This record gives sequence, structure tokens and C-alpha cells, in this order.
Amino acid sequence: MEVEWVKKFLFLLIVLQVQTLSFSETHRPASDICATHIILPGPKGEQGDSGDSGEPGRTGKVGPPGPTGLFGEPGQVGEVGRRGKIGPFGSKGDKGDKGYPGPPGLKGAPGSFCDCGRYRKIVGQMDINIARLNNTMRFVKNVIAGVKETAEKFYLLVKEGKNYNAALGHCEDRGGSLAMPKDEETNALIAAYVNKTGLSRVFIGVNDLEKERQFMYTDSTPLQNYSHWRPGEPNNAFGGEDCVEMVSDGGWNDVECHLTMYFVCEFLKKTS
Ligand SMILES: [Ca+2]
Ligand SMILES: [Ca+2]
Repeated sequence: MEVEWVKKFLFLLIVLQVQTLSFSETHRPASDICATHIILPGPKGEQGDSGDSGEPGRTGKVGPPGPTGLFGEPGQVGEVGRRGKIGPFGSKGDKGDKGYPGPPGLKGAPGSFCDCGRYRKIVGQMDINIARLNNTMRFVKNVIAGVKETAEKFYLLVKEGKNYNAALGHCEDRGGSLAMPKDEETNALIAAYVNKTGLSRVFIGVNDLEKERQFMYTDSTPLQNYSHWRPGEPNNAFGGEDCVEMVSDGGWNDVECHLTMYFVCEFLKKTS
């Protein structure tokens, strides 16, 4: 390559020299034309070989945008995208049906002691009232269940074991007294009552508490024309028998007042 360039350079130098000489011949005086050392140019050389291709030129400027192309064909369906964000809360729904009742809860812990004296007093009084009401109810129940009567009085056998004084108090609290048989008819009626109930002994309203061997009814009237002592009674056994029981055959016996047994009350019929 370099050799070629050197050849071209030398050729060009010779041409220039010939032209210079030619120019000098043309403009030099007529005396010089005749000089002996004139060198005439040679014939025109042949056309040289084509040069090699040059190096690629630099990248040109970006040209103007071309015309809009035609729409391409639709691409293939892409993959499923990622899950989106959670949406906003929906509106409140309608009220549902009532559920089934649940099982009973566990037993609670014991409560703390309440020092509420006033309330405790009221509750205590209520308990007393309820107890009295229960007694009254029981009494009424007994009355309804089976009360005996004569023309003047009702007789009620109370199946609650009490000593003589408690039994008398029980009858008096209800407006009556312990039964005081003052004739055979009444005594027989009470005896039948006791028998029917399956009892063997009950207190009746007779005693000699005030004065030994002077028996009286609980209404403080003395025994008058009637009594129904069992044989050998009253005997004031062991020196301490001041109250009277009736046994199932209707007979009387003096006994100790602290004994506990059922008893018969009597109530006077109201006369209008
Ligand atoms: Ca006595
Ligand atoms: Ca006796």
C-alpha cells in the first residue's frame, strides 16, 4: 500500500517538473528556446489502476422519522398478573336470626360477706314472717284435713311434739286452748279422734300446777262433775306429775309437764 503511494507521489513530482519546464520554455526569451538542454515531455501515461476502497466513513446524522407503519397483528395473551390489593369494606349486612340458648354457666365464686346490718335485719324479719306463715298454713291444712266439732267447739289434733306449756301456747296463739273435756261426750269425741289418728297419748288442758291434787282446766275452772282418770291415777308419780295426758281409750293420767307429745286444741265457735 505504502509502495503504491510512493509511486504516485514520484509520478506527480515528475509531472509538475515537466509542466514547470514547459511553462519556462513558453515564457523565456527566444534565445533560451534554442538552448541545447531542452527536455521534451514524454507521452501521456496510461490510466492507472483503480485505488483501493477507502475506510468506512463516519456514521451519518439520524434521518427524519419515517411514515407511520401499519398496525401489527395482536400479540398473544400474557400470563396472569399479580393479585390486586384488598378492596374497601362492604356495607353492613342485615341482622341475623336469634341463636339457640347456650349451656348454663359454671358455678360462681362465693360472694363476699356483706356487713349490711339493716338489710340483714329485714331479711331476718322476713324469715320469721315466712316461718309464721308456714306454721299458719300447716295449722290451716290440719284444720281442713280433719277437725272434730261439737255444738259449741272445734277440736284439732296438732301433730307437733311439744311439752305442756309449749302446747298450750300453740293453741292460745291461734285463739284457742288445750282441749278441756268437761263431759263424756266430748271426752269420747277426743278419744276417737286420737285413736283414728293412730296415736296413743296426747296432752289435754288439765293440770294441778297451782295446787297439788287440785286439778283444774286451763281456763282456771276446777274439775266439777266430770273426770276420766285411769285406774290408779292421778298418782303424782315420783312427786312430779302435774300435767295430764289422754290415752287412746280416753282415760286420763297425770304426767310430767316437760314430756314432749302431740296435743289437742279446742276453739270456741263464734256465736252470732
Ligand atoms: Ca301432781
Ligand atoms: Ca300418773
